[in-house]
Amino acid sequence: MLKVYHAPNTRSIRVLWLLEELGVPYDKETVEFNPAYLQSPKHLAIHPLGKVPAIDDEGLILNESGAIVQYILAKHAGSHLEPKLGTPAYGKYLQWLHFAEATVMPPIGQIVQHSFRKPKEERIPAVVDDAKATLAKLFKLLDHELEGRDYICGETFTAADIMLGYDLNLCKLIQVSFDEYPNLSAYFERLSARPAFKRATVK
Ligand SMILES: N[C@@H](CCC(=O)N[C@@H](CS)C(=O)NCC(=O)O)C(=O)O
Repeated sequence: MLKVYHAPNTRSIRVLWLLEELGVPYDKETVEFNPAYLQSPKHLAIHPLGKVPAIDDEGLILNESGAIVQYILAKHAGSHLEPKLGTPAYGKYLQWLHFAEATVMPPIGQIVQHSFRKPKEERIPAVVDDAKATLAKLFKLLDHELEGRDYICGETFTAADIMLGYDLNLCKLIQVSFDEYPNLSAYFERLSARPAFKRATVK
C-alpha cells in the first residue's frame, strides 16, 4: 500500500488531502519533525534532503509535493480533480498547481525561517517585511482571480486548490492574515470546510 511520510502542519498535508479526496487507501507514517530525526540515515534514505513529504509506492520513493500530487493523479487518470490532459483548461490548472509551490511558498518559507525556525540572533526582520510585501501582491492577484468563482480554475475543485489551500492554511497557522481579501478568505473557508481537508489536517 502507498506509504506517506508525514509531519503535522507540513506540505505532506497536500498528499494526504489528495488521497482523501480520491478515496485512495494509504499508510501514514508520522515522522518526528526535528533536525535529529530528519537528518538521520533512516529518514535520509527516504528523502535525501531530510524533508517531508515523501512517499513509498511499492518501492518507488518520491519527494516534492507537487510531483507527488501529479504522480498520484496520473495513476488515477480521468480523476475528477484535474481537467482533461492537454486542454487549455489543463494548462491553466498546471499553472496554478505550480504557482502554489514555486511562487507563493518562498515568501511564506522566509517568514517561517526568520520568525520561528532560525535561532533568534540569526533572524532578519527586513526579510520578514519583504516577504510580507511580496505575499500582499500575491494575495491581491489571487483575490482578483477568484472574483466570481469558487475555485482557482473555475467552478470545479481541482488539485491546484489542494496545493494552494495548503499555503493558505500555513498562513493561518503563522498568523499572516489575508482577511482583507474577501474572495481569498471565502475561498479558504470553502476549502477548509471540505471533509477531506479536515481528515488530512488531523495531527
Ligand atoms: N519543495 C519541497 C519542499 C519540502 C520542504 O521544504 N518541506 C519542509 C516541510 S513543509 C521540511 O521538511 N522542512 C524541514 C527542513 O527543512 O529541515 C516540496 O514541495 O516537497
